[in-house]
Amino acid sequence: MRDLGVVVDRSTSPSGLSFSPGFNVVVPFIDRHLVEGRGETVAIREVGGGEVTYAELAENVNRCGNVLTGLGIERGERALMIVKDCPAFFYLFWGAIKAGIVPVPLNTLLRAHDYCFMIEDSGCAAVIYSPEFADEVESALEQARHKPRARLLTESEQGSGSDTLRARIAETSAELAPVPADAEADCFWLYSSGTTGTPKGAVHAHRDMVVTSEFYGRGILGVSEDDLCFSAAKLFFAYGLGNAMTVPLWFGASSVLMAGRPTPENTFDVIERYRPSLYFGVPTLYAAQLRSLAEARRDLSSLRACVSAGEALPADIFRRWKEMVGCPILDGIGSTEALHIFISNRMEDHRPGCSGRPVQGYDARVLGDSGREQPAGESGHLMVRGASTARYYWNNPEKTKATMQDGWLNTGDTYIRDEEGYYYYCGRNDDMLKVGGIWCSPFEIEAKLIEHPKVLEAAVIGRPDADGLLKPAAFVVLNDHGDACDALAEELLQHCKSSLARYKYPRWFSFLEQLPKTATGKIQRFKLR
Ligand code: 3UK
Repeated sequence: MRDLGVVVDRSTSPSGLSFSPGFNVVVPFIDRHLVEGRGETVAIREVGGGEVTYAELAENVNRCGNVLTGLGIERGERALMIVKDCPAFFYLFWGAIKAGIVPVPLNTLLRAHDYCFMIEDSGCAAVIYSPEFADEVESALEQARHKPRARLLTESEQGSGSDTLRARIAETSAELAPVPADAEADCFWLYSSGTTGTPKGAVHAHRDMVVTSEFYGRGILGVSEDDLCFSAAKLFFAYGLGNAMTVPLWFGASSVLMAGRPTPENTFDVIERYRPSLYFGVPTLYAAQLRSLAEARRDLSSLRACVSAGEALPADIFRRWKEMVGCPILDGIGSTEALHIFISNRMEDHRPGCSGRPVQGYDARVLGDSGREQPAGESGHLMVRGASTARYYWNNPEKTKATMQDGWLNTGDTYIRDEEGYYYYCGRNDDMLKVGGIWCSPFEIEAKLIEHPKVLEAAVIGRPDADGLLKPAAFVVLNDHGDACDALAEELLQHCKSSLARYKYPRWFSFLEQLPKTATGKIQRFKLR
C-alpha cells in the first residue's frame, strides 16, 4: 500500500503502521479500492434503498468534496453534519476530508440548544443536515450567535428539486485530487458529552481510523472482504462510525445502513433479509431483542460475531443471548476520545460480566488516587494509551490537560484488573450516565426539572432497570410538597421530553420533602442510590 500512503507491517514500528508524508486518509480508505479492482464490489446496502459500489462511492466522495469547496468552505474549516445513516453520510465525511475540510458528525437525537452550542463552539463554516432533523437544526441556526456561511439540506423532504446536497452533487465535477495532509494532522472531530452538559470536541487525526481498523477490525474481529457489517449504533457515534463505515471500508467489505430508530423488529428484519456476518449493538437493545426472541424465533444464522459497547453488558444478557442465538456477544469498552474499542473480549476468549483484555496496540492501567498503579484486584482509574487517541479537545485546554496526559487518556471509569489481566467495569468516576449507550448528564435533567415552576430542587441518579442497565431516576422537592401526585409526575415527564434529547427523560419520579445533603450543601447522591 506504499503509494497509497500507509504501510502495514508489524515489524517496522510499534503500531505496525507507517505513513508517507502528505498522507491523506481518503486515499487508502476510498481510492485504494479502485486500484485494487474492487470498483464493482458493493460498499453500501441501504435498507429501503439501493446499493452503492466502491466506484460509485469514490465518485460521489469527489463530487461532495467539490460541492463543499463550491460553498466557499476553506481548508481546515469545520462542516457540521447532522445526517441520518445513509450513503450521503459517507460522501460528506470523506468528501470533506479529501478537500481538506474537517467533518464533525453530530448526534442526530439532540435538540436545538445542543446544536446551538456546537455551532458556536466549533465556529463551523457549514451545517449540513437531513430533512428529518430540520426543525431542531434550523431553530439552532436562528438562535446561534455564530452564523455559518453555508447551510444545506442533504435532500428535500419531497425529493423534488430545490437547493440540496443531492442536487448539487449531480451538477458538480467528479474529479478531485486529495489535499495533501499528514498522519498527525487534524482530520475530523467527534463531540463527547461533558459532566455539566457542555460537550467537548475531540479532535482526531488522519491516522486514527487506520489504527482502529487494524487493531480492532483486524486484531479482534478478523474482518475480511467477505464480511457484511450491520451496526444498530448510528454512524454519528464513534462506535457506529467504526462498525458501519471505517472498519468495512478498510477491508473492502460491505455495510448495511438503516436510518431511523433501531428496534428488535427492524434490526431482526434487516438481519434476516441482508444476512450480515457481523452485528453491533448496545446492551439496552440486546435486552429488548432477547425479550422479542422469547416471543418469536428469528433466523440469525448469518452472524459470525456480535459486539456490544457503549455501556457494560450485564452477564445475564450475555448468557441468555449465547443460549438463544448460539453466538457470544463480545463486550468491549471504547470511547469517543480513543475512537474505538481498546479493551475487548475475543471469540476464543470471553467472560460474562467482563470487558476483556486490552486490544493489541493499546496499553491500559488502573491507577489509585495517588497516581500509582493499583495491585491486581483493586479498583482505580482506568487510563489507556494507543495510536488512535485524540490529542486534544477543541478550544478547551483545561479539559485537555485533565483528560490527556503524556499520551495517556483518563477514561473517567473505575476498573479492576484481575491477576490474569482481565478488566472489570465498576462504574464512572463522575455522575455521568450511559442510557442506551449514549451519554446523559444528570445535571442537565436536574436543570430542566428546576425550570418547572412547581419544582424547588431536583437530583437525578442512575438506577438499574430489570435488565441491570442504568436509567435516570429523578428525586424532586416541590415548593409545596402537598402538590405531589401522579399527575404532576406526568407533567414533569412531559416537561423534560419537550426539550431534552429523547433518551434523557427520567424513567422514575419520587417526591421528597428534602434532598440528603452535606454540611456544605452538596447533594449526597450515594444516599439516593
Ligand atoms: C462507557 C463502557 C463499560 C465508559 C464507544 C465503543 O461508548 C463509546 O464512547 P463514548 O465516548 O463513551 C465512553 C464511555 O462509555 N463504556 C463504553 N463501552 C463500555 N463501559 N463497558 C463497556 N463495554 O464509561 C466509557 O468511558 O460515548 C464505544 C467504540 C467507540 C466508542 N466511542
